[in-house]
Amino acid sequence: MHPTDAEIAAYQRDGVVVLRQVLTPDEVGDLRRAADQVAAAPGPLAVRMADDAETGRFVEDFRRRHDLPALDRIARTSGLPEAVAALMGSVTVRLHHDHVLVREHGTAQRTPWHQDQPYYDLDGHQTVSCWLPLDPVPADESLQVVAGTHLGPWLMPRTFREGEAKWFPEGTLADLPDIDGALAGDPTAFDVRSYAVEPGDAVCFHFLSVHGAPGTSAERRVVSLRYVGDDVVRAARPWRTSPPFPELEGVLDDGAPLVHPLFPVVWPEQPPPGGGGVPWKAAATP
Ligand SMILES: O=C(O)CCC(=O)C(=O)O
Repeated sequence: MHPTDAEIAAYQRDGVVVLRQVLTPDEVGDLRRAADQVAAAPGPLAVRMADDAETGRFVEDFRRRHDLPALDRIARTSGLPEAVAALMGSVTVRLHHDHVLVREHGTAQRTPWHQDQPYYDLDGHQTVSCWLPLDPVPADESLQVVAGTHLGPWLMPRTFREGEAKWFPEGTLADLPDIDGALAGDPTAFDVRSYAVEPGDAVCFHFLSVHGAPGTSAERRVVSLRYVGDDVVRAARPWRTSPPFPELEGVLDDGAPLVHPLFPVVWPEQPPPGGGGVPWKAAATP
């Protein structure tokens, strides 16, 4: 799957682009089953963003590809790695992590505006998240991305519920502007992109793009896959990142490339373990 020159240019300029029908129906079916398994049995990193029979349930989970082989296989061998290599202009692509978001029966809970990279332990610019809807989502209930914000600056990451600065110390990064307030006064105050999407589509956005999402009126299952390119290195943090990677402590120094089994190279296609020259297409350990 290779994006067009126009799609690559849009990604570089805006930090967001939608790619249509990148996943096959079988891959969508497998990801749906994986999302349902996550919702039925959330893992140790799961967060319940909302849990109310009236206003809806919303669970998020991280790093589940290690126990869900279909999720791991699709993250590595679908058309996504080739597509993101082209979008970020990188020779090599590594899978960084997976993030599953299930709004079970629709939920009023909004995902607040934020950038992803300040929650991580990464420096570098060649990054892409693929937001993969597993149910049809209308534009007014879809991911919202503020075009151009991938060029910076970094903005203060805060906890979604209490708004606490649990990562960078208070005052060290500027706060996000009041995007909703500004948009209420002037709908053109920010260039917000949101797309009506079908299962199989991918909204690709940069780790620094400011994004959020409104509540939904129906079930909305999503898998977000995070990929990094050649220029991304570890930025060691004295705090617990979200998601955390405690396995890297004392193993990957600050500034080190992400050469670690947790972040497998997924592009160019990898030969199967043991050689043989046939592109690797089966589920495997990291
Ligand atoms: O789907 C959502 O509600 C938010 C998604 C998000 O923040 C992400 O994928 O980084």
